[in-house]
Amino acid sequence: MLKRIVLITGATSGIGKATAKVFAKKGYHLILTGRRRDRLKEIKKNFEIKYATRILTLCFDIRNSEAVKKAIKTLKPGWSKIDILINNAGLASGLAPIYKGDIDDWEVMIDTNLKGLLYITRWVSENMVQEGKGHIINIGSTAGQEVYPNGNVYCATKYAVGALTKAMRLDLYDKNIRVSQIAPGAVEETEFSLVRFKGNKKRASIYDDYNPLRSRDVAKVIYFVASQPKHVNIENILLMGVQQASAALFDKSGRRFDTQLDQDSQL
Ligand code: NDP
Ligand code: 8X3
Repeated sequence: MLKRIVLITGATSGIGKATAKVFAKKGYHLILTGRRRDRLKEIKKNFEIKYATRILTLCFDIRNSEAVKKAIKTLKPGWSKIDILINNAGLASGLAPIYKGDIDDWEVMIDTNLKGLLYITRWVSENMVQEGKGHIINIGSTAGQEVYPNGNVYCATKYAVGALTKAMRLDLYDKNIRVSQIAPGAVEETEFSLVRFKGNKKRASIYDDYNPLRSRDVAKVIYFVASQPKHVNIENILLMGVQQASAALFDKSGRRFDTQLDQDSQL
């Protein structure tokens, strides 16, 4: 039987890397993308040794429309029929009120979270339509369901991911292509916060007094969505840690669960 192929954008860390691990364990072949070539190389080496998988790495900046097009259009036979596209690459840059926002931060978030997602979806979805099958899974956020103070542009990009998920679904439902959005709350085991605060570890240590989700929790939900029977389309999943109840409401009374001992949820 032909192995199924999943393309995961932003697979060099966090949710993307955890998702790559789940799919590798399940025997999928992976196309992994990101800008950090050394990380891609290392993940390929480790996963191919550990799991029954083959991995193709594509190193490009998702904001570069031509680079994205070239990467997808030049896929060799054996890699070009992508079964699942996981639009995960994304970031927050800064956290500031609108009147103090850094315009470069805004551009980076819009170009990555919104335009980058569109660029890759354009070419992969065209191939999927030709094949008459496929699944596109977009990583949204609680930030795309409710706005929080100073989250303005990041939240707007994630609202747009929600809108595009719906729009893609309308364009693709009669082409046998599934479209889903997974919208997590705060997730640790990622570089999200470090990136948002530009390497400032102190500001980035936002998970000390509550248990957020872990990247592997989200990865398992992504796999669940992808592994439903072919006639089932899960359109939206919103998930948060127990100590988070909305985009801005956290129980910060301390970390309550010993995740090390949480054997049930080990992958
Ligand atoms: P990480 O920072 O750990 O991962 C982000 C990934 O995106 C990296 O692999 C990075 O790769 C890639 N990426 C960023 N910019 C670009 C670019 N210009 N071109 C190509 N790849 C890029 O964060 P997360 O795992 O948390 O983030 C993954 C997704 O999850 C994002 O869309 C984020 O918005 C979303 N999310 C995160 C939450 C959280 O609390 N962590 C909660 C809800 C949603 P590289 O740097 O190598 O290019
Ligand atoms: C990432 C989660 O709460 O930082 O989307 O916006 S949050």
